[in-house]
Amino acid sequence: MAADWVDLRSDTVTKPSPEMRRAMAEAEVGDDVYGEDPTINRLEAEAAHLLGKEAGLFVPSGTMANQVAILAHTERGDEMFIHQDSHAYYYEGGAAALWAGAMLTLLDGAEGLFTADALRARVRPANIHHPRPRLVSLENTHNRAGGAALAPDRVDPVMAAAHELELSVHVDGARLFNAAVALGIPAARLVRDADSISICLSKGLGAPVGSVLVGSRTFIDRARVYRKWLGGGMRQAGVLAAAGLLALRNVDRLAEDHARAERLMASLKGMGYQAWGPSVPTNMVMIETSGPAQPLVDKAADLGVRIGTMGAQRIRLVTHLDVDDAGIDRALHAFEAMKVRD
Ligand code: TLP
Repeated sequence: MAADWVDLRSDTVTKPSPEMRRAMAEAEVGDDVYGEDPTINRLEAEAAHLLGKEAGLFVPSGTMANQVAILAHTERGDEMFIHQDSHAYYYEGGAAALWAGAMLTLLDGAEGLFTADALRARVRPANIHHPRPRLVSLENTHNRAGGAALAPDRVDPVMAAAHELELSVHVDGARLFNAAVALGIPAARLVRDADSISICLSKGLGAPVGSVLVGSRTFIDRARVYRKWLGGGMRQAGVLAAAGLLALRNVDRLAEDHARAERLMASLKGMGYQAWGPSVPTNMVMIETSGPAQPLVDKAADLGVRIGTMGAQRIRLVTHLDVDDAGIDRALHAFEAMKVRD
């Protein structure tokens, strides 16, 4: 039966499928703090293999994956370079300052990415007056840049510059597979030169919970200690990893979400909305509103369409596993009805 609403607030809202729930119920489990959960071990190995790295670490959330990575790359007072619109700076409650004691230096640049030259210009030489420059954090796809997929010709030079400057590189790849599918490039290639990557299973891939941090064996051994510090040592969490393993099979179908987002954007533009996406779009559409965005969000909710804001005058729509063509039609009808009010 078709739902009488559609939820476009985020791709985090997907519900586990019956098949996923069955796999969770039947998962083989053990105590992961002893390294004995076979399903978690399989998920960690599979994620690492997919991204061309040695080892993986299962964590409950994308936020914890990023924060454990920052802890494992830095010491207190170290400097981390990050785009000012990145999730690890903008949406993680200042956690990098709280846990790692990292000093965040913010950079700007198109579509959520700064250039290699901009990075070089900000990294100061070793000197008693300066923090120790240590880490660059990138994000692909870039959420606040409208889900921008960042191609290697843009990302590789930044990673190369970071390494020349003896900085490590972390990639927040909460939606890395969206980038890979949109660009038609294997995910492992996108992060070939990264030292660590976090991927989320609970976004477009449809798992109810879970992220994996991957990197070298030494890095992951260190990260495992920090996960423990943050209370993330989970016991028989193979029930969650089982969902994650199935989620990894949903990579190719992300193309359907992208196609629906494209249709949504084209139709919204056709209606006269200021809808936009990045140069390589994925599963998001942004709309600039002429006044405050919230009244439009409330009105859409009344019409059975859940959407969210990403700024006082910006709306974000996200397609995902639980949005079908009828859901897009429903959203478009609502926007048609709201047109006169914006
Ligand atoms: N993003 C959420 C909100 O927090 C904004 C969303 O709805 O998009 N990295 C990126 C790039 C993300 O977009 C998110 C979640 C995270 C990390 C954090 O993941 P969780 O929510 O699992 O901690």
